[in-house]
Amino acid sequence: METSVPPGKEVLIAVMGVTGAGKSYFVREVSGHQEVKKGTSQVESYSFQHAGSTITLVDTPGFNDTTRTDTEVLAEICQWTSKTYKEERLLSGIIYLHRITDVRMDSSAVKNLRTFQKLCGRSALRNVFLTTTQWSKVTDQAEGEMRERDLCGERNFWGILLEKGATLQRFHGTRESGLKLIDQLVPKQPEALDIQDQIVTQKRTIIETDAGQCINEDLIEQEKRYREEIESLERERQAAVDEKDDQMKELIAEEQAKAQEKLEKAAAEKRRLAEMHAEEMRKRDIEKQREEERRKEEQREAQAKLEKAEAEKRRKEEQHAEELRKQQEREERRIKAEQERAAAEANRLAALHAAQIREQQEREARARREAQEKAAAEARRLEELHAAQIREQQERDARLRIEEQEKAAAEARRLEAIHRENLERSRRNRDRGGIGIRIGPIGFKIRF
Ligand SMILES: Nc1nc2c(ncn2[C@@H]2O[C@H](COP(=O)(O)OP(=O)(O)OP(=O)(O)O)[C@@H](O)[C@H]2O)c(=O)[nH]1
Ligand SMILES: [Mg+2]
Repeated sequence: METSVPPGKEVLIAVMGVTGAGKSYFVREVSGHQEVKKGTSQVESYSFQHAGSTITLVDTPGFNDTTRTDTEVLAEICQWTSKTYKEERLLSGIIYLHRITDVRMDSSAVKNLRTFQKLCGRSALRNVFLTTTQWSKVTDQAEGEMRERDLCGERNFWGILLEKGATLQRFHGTRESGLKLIDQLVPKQPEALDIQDQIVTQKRTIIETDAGQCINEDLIEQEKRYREEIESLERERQAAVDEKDDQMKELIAEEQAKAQEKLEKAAAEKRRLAEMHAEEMRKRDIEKQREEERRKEEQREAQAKLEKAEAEKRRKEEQHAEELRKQQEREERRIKAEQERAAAEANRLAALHAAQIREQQEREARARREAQEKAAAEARRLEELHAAQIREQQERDARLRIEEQEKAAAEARRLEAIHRENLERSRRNRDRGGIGIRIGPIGFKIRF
């Protein structure tokens, strides 16, 4: 799957292939880092900026080197791939170089490619460029193209890898040609190599990885082959001894010595691989032990944390319960105080009410008394008034009577006066002749 690369992002590309294929040459030409050396013994990274991305080219030591065993080369590659895998720096591509000048696919090239395939794994093959190089050294272009076709047609060589997703490319020895390859790899989805997963995730030793197995099987096969060669040479040497052919005997002895040397070299490498395995196992056991101790320590810490958390929880619960209890007490006290206040208020209101009733009753009684007194006073007043009226009436009557009596008396006196006057007159009249007189409206006869 191809993705767009954010600007400034690192694009990691490994350059692999047999020794002398031109890996360091490619890295130097394309990255511009002139310090890249020939005869690479360690994995080295060289970064440069290109089209907004940081391109990191990784120069690797090649298998089948005369100065280093394949085991050492694989160990070196494992160390680098494990480190970058742990750093989550995955390869966006692998440029696998092969000299187009190589006339034939020798066993070391086939072996190297098989180890590479095991190291890489199926999914990373999508990002692999099987790249022929050193085309400038090809005199006959047609012959070079034919060799390229042979490389691709051979199932034991590139054929199977191309079938599984790898791509055929050419490097023409220039920076421009190299950058064209890089431009095609930049957008690719980075993939983990099988060896990264096997070493880091599955915690296998190098010999337990597919690539390690491949090297180990090859060493076993080499040992067997050299032993058989030595045995065969020994038979030939015996025949030469029997035939008393000293020259042949010497020649065979030389061949035997060479085969013996190769056998010892293969055996030594096998032992080295076994030692490395033992060493890795020891490290793995120590790591496991450390891991176990770390796990136990973590468990202890987790347990301590848990206990602390539980203690804290209990403390908080107790604190909460205490607070609740206090709150409850406060509430009870408040309710009690409230009740007491309410009772006091009820008493006060009852007392107030009783006082009001009493006051009311007193007021009413007072009002009644006052009303009675008022009524009595009124009655007395009326009685007195009545009596006064009666008295007044009586007095008036008496006065009237008196007045009448006085009047009557006055009348009587007047009449008497009149009478006396009349009498006087009569007497005088008698004295002169005397007669009865009528005085006023009321005629009465005065007798004498
Ligand atoms: N002209 C030409 N020479 C090349 C090319 N590639 C490699 N060479 C030469 O081939 C020789 C070996 O190349 P290196 O780049 O050292 O090979 P390598 O793959 O790094 O080898 P190791 O580090 O031993 O694995 C050097 O002398 C390079 O100059 C190429 O594309 N063109
Ligand atoms: Mg090199």
